[in-house]
Amino acid sequence: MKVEQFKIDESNHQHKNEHQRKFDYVAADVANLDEVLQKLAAFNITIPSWALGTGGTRFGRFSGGGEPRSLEEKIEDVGVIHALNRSSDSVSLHIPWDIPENAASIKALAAQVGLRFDAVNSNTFQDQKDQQLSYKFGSLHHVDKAVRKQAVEHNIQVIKYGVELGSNALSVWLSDGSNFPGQLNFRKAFQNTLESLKEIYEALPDDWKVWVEYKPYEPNFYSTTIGDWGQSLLLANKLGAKASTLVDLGHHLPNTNIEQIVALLLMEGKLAGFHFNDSKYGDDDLTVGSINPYQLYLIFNELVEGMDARGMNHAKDLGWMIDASHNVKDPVEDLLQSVEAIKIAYAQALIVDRAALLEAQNNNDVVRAQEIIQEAYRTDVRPLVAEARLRQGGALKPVEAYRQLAVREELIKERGSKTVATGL
Ligand code: PSV
Ligand code: MN
Ligand code: MN
Repeated sequence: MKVEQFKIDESNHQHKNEHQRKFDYVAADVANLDEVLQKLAAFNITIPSWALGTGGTRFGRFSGGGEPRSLEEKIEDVGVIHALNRSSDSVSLHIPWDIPENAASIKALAAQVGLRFDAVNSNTFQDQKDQQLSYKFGSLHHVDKAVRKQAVEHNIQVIKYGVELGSNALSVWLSDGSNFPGQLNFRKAFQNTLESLKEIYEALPDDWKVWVEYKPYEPNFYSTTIGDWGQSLLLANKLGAKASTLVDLGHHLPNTNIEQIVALLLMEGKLAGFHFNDSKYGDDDLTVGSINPYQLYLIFNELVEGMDARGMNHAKDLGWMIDASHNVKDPVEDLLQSVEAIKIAYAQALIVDRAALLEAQNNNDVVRAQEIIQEAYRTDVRPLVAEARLRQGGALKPVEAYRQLAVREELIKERGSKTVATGL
């Protein structure tokens, strides 16, 4: 299944006048319009291979129909997303859910639809068929050196797959932790994790990075060995320059000030990037921006300010990725919505009057500072995001175009209605 350019153009034609009117209206007030449009066009968000099917919950999974049954079909789906939004030019694989047996042909297939491979993810939170030792009590932190060794070797294998795919980062999320007080010696668990990560770190090629993800709870409910950004940063600092902290928006306790964490990690040069999603209660993995778009904007506000202060390239110098799970929505539609939400937040952050904000901060003018922050947030920047996409050949209204072109119906015809994707 491939979305033809002329079909996107046809769909855009219907919305042309409406778009132009809205764009002219907002553009008139944007001082740095060209810069904003260029930055928006350059900004891409990676699609995780595990989010293309209906993930469901531990209570059940309701197949959505036409879901990808193989890595090739997952790539095809990301190709569809990218054709429509021109903002999802890469895929992140999860090994062994995806095994790129023939990396060269997988890479070529991806390149045909304009995709490359972003960070590869290891998996030591599940036992695989034929696996010798169990991860029931953890992996890199395990009390048994042999289990740790097995987990380290898996990560090194993942790096090898990544090298073949042209990826340059390993993303590590561990479920290691404990369920009950007394189960674990925290210090030893942490030291074991560090020792294991050092071995993995040693195996990184020169131009590679390792991203250390944290999460406060689940599947362990008493302690998690890399439970927060402090623990992740401690590890990253001890490991060295190639290691940094990955922020998954759903991996915080309620009301955590994530934007402040982001600002400080960035200041320290230790922010790896993001797993974007949204949540109401915990690691809900909901559509980005569906619950708290203001928080997302405040995060981008810190990112734009902090990256500019460090002379960083917004599009390239951090990992931008979605981490989501779908239960009731068509995953492709959901991912299109998520990418849109991220770009809206980014666009809002790009139009903040930085000089005025700095002045207000220096004068302790709290009211003025809030006015400036909210002025940008309350600006309807959607036509700017759409214009940037249009100039790249994307759809003015990606979700609408996806429906109009009956992509899901086509996929169901090709793949059947009873498909179940691999992954969480
Ligand atoms: C589990 O919480 C999780 O959602 C983490 O966020 C990982 O990034 C993801 O699974 C894939 O391993
Ligand atoms: Mn994640
Ligand atoms: Mn998660």
